Amino acid sequence: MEDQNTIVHQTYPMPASSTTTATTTEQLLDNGQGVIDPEVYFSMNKPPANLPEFEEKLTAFVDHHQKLGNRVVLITSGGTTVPLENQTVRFIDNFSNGTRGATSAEYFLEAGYAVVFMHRQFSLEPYHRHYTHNPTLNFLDYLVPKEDGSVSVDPKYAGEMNKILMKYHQAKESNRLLLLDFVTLSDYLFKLHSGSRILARLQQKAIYYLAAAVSDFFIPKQKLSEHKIQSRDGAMTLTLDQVPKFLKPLVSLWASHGLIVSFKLETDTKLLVPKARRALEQYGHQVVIGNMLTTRKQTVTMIMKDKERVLSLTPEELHQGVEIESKIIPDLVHIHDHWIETGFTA
Ligand code: PAZ
Repeated sequence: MEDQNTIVHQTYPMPASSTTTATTTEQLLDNGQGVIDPEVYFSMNKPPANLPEFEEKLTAFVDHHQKLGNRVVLITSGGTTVPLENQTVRFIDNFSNGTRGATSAEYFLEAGYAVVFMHRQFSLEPYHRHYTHNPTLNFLDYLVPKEDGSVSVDPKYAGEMNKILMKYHQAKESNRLLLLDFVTLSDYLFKLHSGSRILARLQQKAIYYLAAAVSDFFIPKQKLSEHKIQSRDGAMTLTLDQVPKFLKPLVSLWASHGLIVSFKLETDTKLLVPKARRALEQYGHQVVIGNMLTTRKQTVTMIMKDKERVLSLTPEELHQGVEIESKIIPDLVHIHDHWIETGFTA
């Protein structure tokens, strides 16, 4: 670390396979665009310790569903952390708690899909979400202690809980829900890279539904302070690098036959559709779902190469607690049907 807690560095060590000892940032940048190439990123960073376990579970799940001829969706959900120190005390995070991903997983299961739910650790999970992240009621408030030492569900909530529990058990017993987690941006990138290649054997039967809020900026490992950044030197200045553009190789190399659905989040309405269209042109995938930060639970725009449509909840539906994902998923299933039949989006 420099005296002023300023993280500004000029060189990276080379990957282990390299013959030289160091190289400049510019040499590692992708076509002069100022962004590190994903393959360079993977060669310069250590994979997460639980990657072999992740791969083993996912391979078994995909094999099982491939034999049954089932469709599988890989959902990414929640935010990634960006550590500020190697022995991490502090990190940068974002707002996402995984509502979109966890809710979508339930509707995909209802539509008959097997779901790989790759989520930020401790963020919302399908079915559990109804009880773990309720702002007005904590988990123990659903339960009643009995004199015989047992516990029952408060009758007020039992009917609804029974319905959710039935669906949850159905998903578990039919082995159609696999929960895998990540925490850091690096975890996420390694697992997406490896996971999408495992799913690739399903070809068109796989959907990649990328709802996670992935950081656009990070501090490369080589630039990280090893120990906790000290406050004695006063203000801290951070310089963050751009995250490798992983959607490009995902579309063209890792998962080239699957239906790839990315999300675009904006806060300025004017930017939403143009930026979503730019992403489609740049990466060549099939669908971008555009959403605004403040209205993301009520309205989304489905954007495809030569068409787009808005899906919204009416005020009445909102009042009744209808979820926008109950419209997004059937729409995507329709697109996926068409994709499997024709190789085009509907
Ligand atoms: O997790 P959540 O339900 O609160 O938010 C969902 C979301 C807005 C993160 C998602 O719909 C999304 O847009 N993800 C991609 C964000 C982006 O990187 O643009």
